[in-house]
Amino acid sequence: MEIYAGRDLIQRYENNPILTAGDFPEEFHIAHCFNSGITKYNGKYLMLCRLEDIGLKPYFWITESEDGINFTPREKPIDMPIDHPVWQKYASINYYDPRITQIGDRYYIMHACHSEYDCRISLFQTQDWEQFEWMGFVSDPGNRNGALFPEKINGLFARLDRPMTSWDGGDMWLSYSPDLIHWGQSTCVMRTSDISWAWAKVGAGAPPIKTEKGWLNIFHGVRTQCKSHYVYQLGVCLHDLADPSRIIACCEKPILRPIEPFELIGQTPSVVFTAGVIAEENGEVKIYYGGADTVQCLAFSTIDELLAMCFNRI
Ligand code: M1P
Repeated sequence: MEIYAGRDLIQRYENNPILTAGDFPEEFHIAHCFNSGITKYNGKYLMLCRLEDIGLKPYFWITESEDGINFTPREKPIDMPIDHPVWQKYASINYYDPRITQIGDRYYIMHACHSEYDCRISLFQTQDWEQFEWMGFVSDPGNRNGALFPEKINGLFARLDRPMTSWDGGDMWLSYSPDLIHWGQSTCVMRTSDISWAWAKVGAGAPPIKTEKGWLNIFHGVRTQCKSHYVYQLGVCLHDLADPSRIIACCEKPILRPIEPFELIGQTPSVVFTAGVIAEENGEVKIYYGGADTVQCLAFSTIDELLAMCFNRI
């Protein structure tokens, strides 16, 4: 019997979840693995996992894979700049949702950091996935979901982000930077009122994918259900290549809804959330997403299908 009617527009991997707390060394007492960033490095898939232990201590932990499905964790998490006074002050509660963007031979990790001063966006860079340079905080308080574009646009670095423009809510914005540190020229590119199924929040998911038709953006959209809890879904839209502040097409429907048990039940019920996708050379798109803030999952689509969704042809 099919309990949840209605097919989602992207295809879940049949053996989800692909990574769970139990895949990490027991002595770390990991409880959750979700919303991880993804890239390719030296011919392998490299996932930077967002982990929390049973006391909710955060970790970023590298796992690697030959096929993008079966991932093996390294021995220990990456070292964070815990002795740096600025990090101590502004990352005192949590760091999370790493999004990886490769520009040239450098990989940038843009992620959220939480402290008593609210949330800020922080940035690391690495060339070899062994040594990491912390570049500092790259937003004021009250901003998160920073997703860096994979190339400069009109001579400037560009990112999508989600400033807290309403109480606990927010719209999707675009900002530019000459040096990845100082950001400005900010414009609102998508409002919650633009998306019929997401009236609480809309924000970037994975770093945008360049296509001939525009920048594909798999974003998160959030609604409140019975005023009591949030439901996180994924959507897809297309930004103009030369001026990504212009959304030129947008799927009217969510492309992934939380309907599987591991998306409905966990530390945060009813959440699917992505921080990373891989666009393969053959047109396949692997969409890595967290289920219920607890497990790491995978879904598939193609560039052509995602574009058709944007133009509401699927
Ligand atoms: O619990 C759902 C999500 O909550 C946060 O998202 P937002 O930025 O919308 O507040 C993040 O912690 C995200 O990781 C999480 O999935």
